[in-house]
Order: sequence, then structure tokens, then C-alpha cells
Amino acid sequence: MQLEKQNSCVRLQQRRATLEVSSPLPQVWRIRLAPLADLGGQMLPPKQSFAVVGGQDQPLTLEGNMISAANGTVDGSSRLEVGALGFFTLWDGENCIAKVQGFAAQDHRQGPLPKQQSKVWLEAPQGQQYYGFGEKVGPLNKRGMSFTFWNTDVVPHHPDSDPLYQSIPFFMGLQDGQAWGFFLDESSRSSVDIAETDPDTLEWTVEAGELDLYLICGPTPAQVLERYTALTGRTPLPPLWSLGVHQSRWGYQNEADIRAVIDGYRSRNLPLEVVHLDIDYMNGFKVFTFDQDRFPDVAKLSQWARSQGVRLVCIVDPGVKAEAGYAVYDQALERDFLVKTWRGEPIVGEVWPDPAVWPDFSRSAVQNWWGDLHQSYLEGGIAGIWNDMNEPSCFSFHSPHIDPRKVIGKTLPDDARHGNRTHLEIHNVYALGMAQATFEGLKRLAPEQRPFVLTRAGYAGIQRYSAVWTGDNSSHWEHLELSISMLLGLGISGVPFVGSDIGGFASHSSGELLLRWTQAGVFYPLMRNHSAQGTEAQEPWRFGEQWLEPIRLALELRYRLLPVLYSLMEQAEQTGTPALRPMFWEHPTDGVASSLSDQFYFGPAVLVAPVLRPHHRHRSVYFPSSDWMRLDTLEQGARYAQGWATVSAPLEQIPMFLRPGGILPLAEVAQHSTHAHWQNLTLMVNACASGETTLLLDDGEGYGERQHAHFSLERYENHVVLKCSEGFDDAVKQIVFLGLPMGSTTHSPAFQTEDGLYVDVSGEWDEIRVDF
Ligand code: MIG
Repeated sequence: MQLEKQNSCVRLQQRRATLEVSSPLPQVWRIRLAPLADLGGQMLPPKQSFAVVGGQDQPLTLEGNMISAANGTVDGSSRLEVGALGFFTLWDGENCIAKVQGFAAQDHRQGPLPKQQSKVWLEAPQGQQYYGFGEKVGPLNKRGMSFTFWNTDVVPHHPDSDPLYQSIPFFMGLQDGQAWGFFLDESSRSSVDIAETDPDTLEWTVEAGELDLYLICGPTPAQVLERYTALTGRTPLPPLWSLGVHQSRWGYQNEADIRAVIDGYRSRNLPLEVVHLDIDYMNGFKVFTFDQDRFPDVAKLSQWARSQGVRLVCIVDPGVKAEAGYAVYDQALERDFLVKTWRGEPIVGEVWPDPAVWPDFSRSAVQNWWGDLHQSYLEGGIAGIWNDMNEPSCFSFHSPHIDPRKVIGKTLPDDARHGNRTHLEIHNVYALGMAQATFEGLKRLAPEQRPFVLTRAGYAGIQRYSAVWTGDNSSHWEHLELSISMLLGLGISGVPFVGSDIGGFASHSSGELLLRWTQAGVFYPLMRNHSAQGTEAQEPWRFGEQWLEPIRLALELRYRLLPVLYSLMEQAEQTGTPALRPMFWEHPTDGVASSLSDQFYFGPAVLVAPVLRPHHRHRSVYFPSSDWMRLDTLEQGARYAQGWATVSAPLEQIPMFLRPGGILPLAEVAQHSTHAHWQNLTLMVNACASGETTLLLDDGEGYGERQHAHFSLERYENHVVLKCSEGFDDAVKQIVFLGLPMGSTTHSPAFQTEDGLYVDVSGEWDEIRVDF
């Protein structure tokens, strides 16, 4: 075996196979394997990755079989040991954290079809847990399961459906509290067997002739994700309004329906921020058009909505109606922007528009053109764009010469052409290209606004351009529960701005289900109630007063939590850490916590245990440490010790708890957001330990100045001190200290009840001391 160093790359050639190792970031290793390429001693040609946008090759040293970063940047402890071609061991300090056991590749024919296939095997030691893999069903820890990566329109999906709409070939391994990451940057169809067939092996198979692997060191989950998102990008801070309450339905037929929904919210004093226009708004399902009878003046409609504090978002599908005289089609055809059959003519199929053709978003000229088309929506006052059917979904074909054996799912054939690439390679990144086109188009056309884009399909990196919703779920309690692990899984796969259809998309919801789902949805970064045509109407008031009132409380709580969520989204932008975090994120060594998929963290300080079952008025909650204080009004002030507890959860309550040292800035209830120059905040503080938090203040949209307020709590033997960074004290009007003994005293006006010490800070202050 002969390893040789060439610049910042270590290379190995054995028979036909070539291996190249580089380090695109400190503590991150990239291994490219070209098992079938006969390069005659040449370097592998550079590849265009759709996912990776960051990183710069680090200098390397090679000693024997051990490769390390030359100057030990950050923490030079990470080393890659090359055992033989295809065998690597990743070392972090003294720990061996991952072993690639081998790879294989073949060029073969499957029936009449030529096919390339590559495999990589990783050791899956007993006790290693596997998290991530993007948008997948099942519990949080995916050990013992198998998945396919092939974006698929599943209507509706179920708790065992796979694959779904997104393909994110990334996971995080966790063993003995130590996390590491693995990313397989191959966009072609692939599948992973996570120690299901062989309990000691994780096997990943890709329909491609190459393997492009990234091994990422931790040791914390946050460090793994920070490095993964340094490679694949992060979600820019969304506009504040997009974190408000969204209402949607497939079946709002006309302007009157949209006005009625907004009136329905406003007349009942229910918070509402965004209404979505589904495919009903278009003229004959032609994207970038409005039906003139049903939506005669969208600019006027959106202006009126804005006067009610509501913005409109329009759905845009990739399928373009093939109709001569329709400008979008004519331009796409004339400029040669369409996906083609292997014979070279544009593919014509059926989706909502019928016949339809598909733009080839893998080319930047097509992206620019598509982005610019959004001018018409901006002129209509539309605030954001919702991309659907972008797997891409295709119901049937009109084109002759489509070999059905090359069509996997309801989509385009593997051998369709995107420029000089095949659909097999482009399929999983089709939506990524469309989202990029949309995001960059909006940014170009309205540079002073932060774009809001929502997508169903995606690939690693989709977080750079778009929020993601989990597609067509159903109004079943099982789907409410499933949403938690799916959204957590997306978050730890680099996609923090996520939500599931609240109340369920398919099937009929019920008052209790909608209520409990809305309560869980308070913590979804994207909070949208959406339902399908033909199902029971699902706006908050549809099931009667009994359910409306507690739903109102949940919507109001969302607005109280906006300062927290907004600040968390900024943290996601800076580090990749999602707002919605699994228990293991905070407690990687706690074996009980790491197996839980039905309770989660909202930021670093709030633990949420939503009710996920009908008729339940209690919940069991696991507390990973002691001195947790209940936050919801029912039993605010109740304290929980480490271990399991059964907590009460009557209809109007969401069991949520504040960690010792947690500081939570809550806004006032509002009907919609305005800006993020927060006033009249209440700080909820768990005074059982020291802690701190940072709050983001800005205009709530655009790219103006951002300010940060810091609050810190110092806990001493007989007193606590809460401090506020200079200049922000007037944002806070009240501080509620939880967890202090009765009889605590402070110089500021205060009163104490069993649930907490309420301190009035409406005057000037920079610190508050409480003695006990
Ligand atoms: O074939 O636009 O997931 O949210 O309401 C169904 C109609 C197409 C699927 C989306 C759903 C949307 C629906 N769409």
C-alpha cells in the first residue's frame, strides 16, 4: 500500500481504485473513493457538490498510515488512520470514534439496464446510537432500521412510510456521550441499513460509481452539527412574521374565502400572521398566474390582509403547463430550459397542470429566469413562496419512449436529462435547485427583505434557502406523535426551520386533536395549520367553543414565546443548533434521556412534554436533573426532581418546565408581530442555579442593525443577582423568580405567592438582588 501526499490531499491508488483524503475543516475529514475510475495516476477530477458550500482544505501531515492536520488547528487531536484501501479509523484524542470497514463497487447490468453501485460499511458497535438521516419516520434513534434516499411524493404518508420528500444522507453517531458525524455526499438514489440486517454493521449503498464521505468529529452533538453546517450552510435568520401563526387549506377557492378566514381569526381575537394560497388561486394550475374570476385583484387583497396584520404566501409548483401562448412555457421551451427524455425532447407528463413540463433547476441560467418570474408575486403583495410537488412529482407521462422500469415512484425516469446529467443524479437535488432559484430571486427582486420560502422536498443544504414542512400527514394522534421525532430528526440534520401540518392534512381532525396538536405546534419553528380539500374544515373555531378557548391560549403562548424563538433562530443561523432539540442534545450521557422521542427541549432551558394521546389529562415526564420548575400557569412553581414524574395536563395546559438557571423573556400577547424591539417583557427565571441568556432585538425584517441584550443570573448561598446588559433594562417590566423560598426579599416592589416572586422593574435597573 502506498500513501502519497500531494498538496493538501493524501492519495492512494490500488488497481483501478483511487482514494483521496483531505480535511476541508479542522476536525472534518473528507474521503473520496473512486473504486471504478481508472485514472492512470491522475487526481480525481474536482466535483460539483450541491450540498457543500463551505470549507477550505487544511494542510495535512502523513506519518506512516496516520494522517493528521498539520498545524493542529483548534484541537489537533483528530487523526485518520488508513488501514488499507477502504479501511479507516477516525481518532479523536485517544478515542477511536468511527471505523470504515470497507467499500465495494460494481458496474453491472440489472436486467437490461446498466447500473453502477457503490457500498460503504461502517462498524456499528453495540450501544452506538444513530440520529438524524433527515426527514424519516420511526423513533429518534434509528438503530435497527433501514431507509432509502429518493425524494418521493407520498399521499398521505404513515408512520412506516419510506422514503419521504427529503433526502439528507447525514447522521450523528453517539456512544458513551461522544458524538461524531457522517455525511455521504452522493445525490443519486441510496439506501442505508443501520445495523438492521447485521447488528454490527451500518451499510450504505449508492447507485453511483463513487463515494464522497465526510467524517466529522465532536465530541458534543452541537460541535458535530456546527461542523456539518459549516460545510452545508445554515438557515439565515427568518423574518419575524414567518415565526407567527400560519393558516392554510387546500380549498380556499377565492378572495371571499381568504377574507372569511382572516375575519374568522380577527373577529375572535385569535392571533394570526400568515395565510397560504394553495393551488386554487391559479388559472388552470398555471404558476405565476391568478384566476381572474376568483382572485381578480390580488394586490388589493394582500393590501387588505396587511391592514389586518396578515401576509399572504403563494404555492408555486415546478410543473409548468405545456400550453402555447403561456409565457412561462414559451420562454422555457424557447430557451431550452426543460428536463428532457434520453432522446432529447422535453418530457411531457401530468401533474396538477396537464400536460406539464419541468424546468431544469440544475442550471444557473434556469434558476435566474425562474427567480425573476417572482416579480409578479411581489407586485401582488405576496410575502413568501411555498414550493410543493418538487420531488418532482409526476402523475403520468404523455411522452412516448418512457421505460417504466426507469421510473422509481411517481417521478421522472432515471435516464431523463438535465443538461448533460441524468435524472438519477439530479432527482434528489431538484428541489434544492428550485428553492435556491426562489430564495435568490426574491433576494434579488426585493433586496431589503429577508425571503420566506417553504419547501416539501430537499437535499442536504436545503436549510440555506428554505423552511421545510413534513408533507402530507393525516389527522391521527399517531401522526401528532410522529411529528415530534421527524422535526427533531430534521433539526439534527441541519434543518432547523421546520413544521408539520397542525391538525393533520388528510382525514378529519377533531377538536381535541386540533387542540393538542396546536399546543405541540407552539414549539414548531414553523407553526402552520393546514388541511386537505374535502376534509373537515380545521380552523381553530370549527369544533366549537370548548376547543376554541384552549386553542386561543396556545396561539397566544406562541406570541409570548416569540422573543425566545426569534433569538433561537439567530443561534441556528450562527451555529446550526436548532431551536427544537432532542433530550440527548443536552444530556448525551443519560441513557434514559437519549431514547425519548416524545418530549424535547425548546432552546437550552425549556423542556416540553406535549400531550400526544386522546383523553389523556396527565403525562409522564422524564427530568434529567433536579430543580425543574413548572412554567405553565396551572402549577407554576411546582418543582421536579431528577427522574420520572406524572404531571397533570388538563386540556388548557401544555406541560413545560424551566431548567435551573433558565431565563425566559416572554413578550405580551399579540394578534400578530410587528418588530423585535421588545417592550414589556416578563423574565421568567428559575433561580435554583446560575445561568444566562441572550435576546435578539431588531426590526424583525430586513438587514438592519441587530442588538443583543444579555441577562445573567448568579446564584449564591443566600441570595441571587439578576443582571441586565446596559441599555436594555427598559425592555423588561417584570421578573418572576421561580424556585425561591417563601419570605425572600428584594429592594424593588415585589410580591410573593407560592408559585413565584413577582418583581416590578418598571423603573431603571441594572441588577436585582433577592435575599433568602
Ligand atoms: O397533490 O397543493 O403536500 O400541502 O395542499 C397534492 C395541494 C398537492 C400536496 C401538498 C399539500 C397541498 C396539496 N399538494
